[in-house]
Amino acid sequence: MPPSAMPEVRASIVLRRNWTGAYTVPATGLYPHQWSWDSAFISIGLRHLSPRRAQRELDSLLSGQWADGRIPQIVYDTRRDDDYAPSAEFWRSADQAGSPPVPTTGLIQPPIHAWAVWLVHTQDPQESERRRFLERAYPRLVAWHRYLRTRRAADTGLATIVHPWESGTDNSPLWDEALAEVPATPQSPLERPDLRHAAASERPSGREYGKYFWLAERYRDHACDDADVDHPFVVEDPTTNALWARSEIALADIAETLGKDGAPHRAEAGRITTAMDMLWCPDFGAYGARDRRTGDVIEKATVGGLLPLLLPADVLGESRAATLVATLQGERFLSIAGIRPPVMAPSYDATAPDLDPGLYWRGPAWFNMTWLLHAGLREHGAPDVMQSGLDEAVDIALAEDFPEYVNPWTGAGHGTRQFSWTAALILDLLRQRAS
Ligand code: 2M8
Repeated sequence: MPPSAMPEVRASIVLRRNWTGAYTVPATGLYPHQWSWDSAFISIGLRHLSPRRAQRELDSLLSGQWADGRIPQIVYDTRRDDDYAPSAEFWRSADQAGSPPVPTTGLIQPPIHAWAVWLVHTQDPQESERRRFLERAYPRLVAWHRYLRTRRAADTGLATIVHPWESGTDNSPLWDEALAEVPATPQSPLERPDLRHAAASERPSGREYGKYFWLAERYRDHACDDADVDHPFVVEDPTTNALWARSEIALADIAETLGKDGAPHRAEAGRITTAMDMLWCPDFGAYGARDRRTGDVIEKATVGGLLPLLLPADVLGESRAATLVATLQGERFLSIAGIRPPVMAPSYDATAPDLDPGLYWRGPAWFNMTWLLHAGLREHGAPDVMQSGLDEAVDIALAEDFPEYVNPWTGAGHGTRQFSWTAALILDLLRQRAS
């Protein structure tokens, strides 16, 4: 298909190609299973093509929910078990108490699901009602948020991640210090099928992968039990907590649509947002992360640290929102002194000496983060801050065949191509532009 073909048609072809009949894989080669937050982003685009297919995407993910409420990072397609590591065979989820009938990982990903369910519902409320979509999803989403609160948030009230994969921003510089003491020597062989589909220079290193496998083994071998006090990586992540708070607001909307009380969910969003104050870094005007084991705040500016912009002013506070908008517009993200401003916000502080604009979550721009920032700017009445960049982002996505991520300055594509959330979120942005 020539690059000039209708953008929406091209995005929908990617989503059709990656659709399995029940859900959409992030990419047919590199990521051949169902991923948790990918499916949520994908459903946000799919709802424009078929609200029913978008519901199916989310229903399918929710069928992998554990008895304790967790929604797993990956629901495996065992026919493709040799094509991604760690595999279903590595996790052996059937051996864990409370695991679902389908094979999954024991880890989680950022909780954007309730918001995605709400957006899919609002696209066609009658179709949603006919199929009782909210009735089915609501108790599962409540159980998911209860898991975060009771198993992950404990004393500080902020949800922790127990593995970098749980953040969705796998090799972000935010995790470097917390990972420093984690051994890079897993027992299982370190397989890298990912390197068949993406250049090694664009993926986490062998040493990082050693640590990822070691941590995953440790979590698996401790029964995926969040009460393990000696787990060596326990971190409060701004992306996870901002999306949790935003999803509580969506849960309130869902509850009220079902004739239930939304107030407890709104109160919970407020509580999480207040707790996030512990992560605030006044030196650069954004949220950092916090190592729960040492109590130290990890003061690095990343795109995830801007995501509380998704929370309305009456929850976040007007001055905090204004500071975040200024930080986004400033030298660390959108107006770097002396060089052409980036098209999309880099995933990591552009003034940091270790930024790498082509290396996965250590600098490149991602379409899901761009979509989230745009939603945050709209929430605070500042949609124009990124408007010209957004138009260019659409052009880049098309020119580069829906890349996984891009160099924010040159627009060069990286990672895999025909990547589902890029196609889905470009589709959503095009519809927003048209409406
Ligand atoms: C990337 O993460 C997976 C592990 O979950 C990997 O690198 O193998 C991340 O970009 C993550 O955010 C995303 O959900 C996943 C699938 O697209 O790929």
